[in-house]
Amino acid sequence: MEIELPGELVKALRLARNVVVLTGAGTSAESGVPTFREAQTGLWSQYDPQQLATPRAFQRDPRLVWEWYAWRRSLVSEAEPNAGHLALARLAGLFPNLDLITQNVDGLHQRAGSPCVMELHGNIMRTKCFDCGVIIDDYRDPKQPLPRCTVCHGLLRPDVVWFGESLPYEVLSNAFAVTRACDIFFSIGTSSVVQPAASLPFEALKRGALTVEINPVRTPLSPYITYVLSGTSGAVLPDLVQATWPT
Ligand code: BV8
Ligand code: ZN
Repeated sequence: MEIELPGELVKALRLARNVVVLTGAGTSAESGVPTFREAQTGLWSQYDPQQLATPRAFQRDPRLVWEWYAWRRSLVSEAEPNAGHLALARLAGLFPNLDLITQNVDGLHQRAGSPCVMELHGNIMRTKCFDCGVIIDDYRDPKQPLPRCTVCHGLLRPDVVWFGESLPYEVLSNAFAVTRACDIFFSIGTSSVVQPAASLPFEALKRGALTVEINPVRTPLSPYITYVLSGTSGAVLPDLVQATWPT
């Protein structure tokens, strides 16, 4: 056991009915998928993801942006869900209601077996048309030549939400609705700076939900959180499952 859970947290977890989990890139770090803000490796270290993940960057240099996403897609396809993802999938069968909201675009929660995942920022493995928005299952190497829409001949792009773009309306309103009805809210592996996702924990706090943060370091959210568990999601989550539902 890496971490000693406070007794009253264990008790609250056993009594909880509606639980919401918000995850960020930190939950995929132990699967080898770099988080959004740590320095990128190799060729990409000279680029700031926030500058590349924008419609303007794509309009300015679609090939550069496609090369970045092709690199990230290769990392994601080689990645395996880690112990934290697997523990979250197990929690779906242990809490009466668990809603999993993710900022991640890597699909690792689904591959770990989490039954329903709300992807706030889309999915890097899905492709859509930049112009007409139609989803196109097109996985050819996007670098030669740049893939085009079979409907309107516009450029295809990864179906992720870029900075300055609005999040999928249904998913976002559902995320706020379940957060406003939860007893316990977990914020796991997120720097809690990207909006509107970063407002979700405050909705839970307004509701009087018990809040838990799992992160190796403190974040701007930490001062508001009831239980700040300092550690990696891959270590803390399995311990939390074991401490609450000992086998
Ligand atoms: C919108 C998809 C408007 C793409 C992503 C000024 C103030 C407030 C807001 C803004 C502002 N200026 C602009 C904005 C809005 C902007 C924003 O919030 N900017 C921030 C940065 C200031 N938001 C937007 O643009 C959003 N859209 O607002 O639209 C609008 C409204 C109406 C109509 C039209 C438009 C869109 C935001 C979505 C952007 N897309 N991803 C892609 O992936 O390529 S966001 C991107 O950041 C990823 O999805 C990532 O998940 C997300 C958040 O980052 P984190 O997940 O937190 O990852 P990060 O690396 O930051 O942190 C990792 C954490 O894990 C760290 O804390 C670390 O300690 C921890 N960790 C590390 N290892 C582990 C770990 N934890 C646990 N275990 C470990 N092992
Ligand atoms: Zn099109």
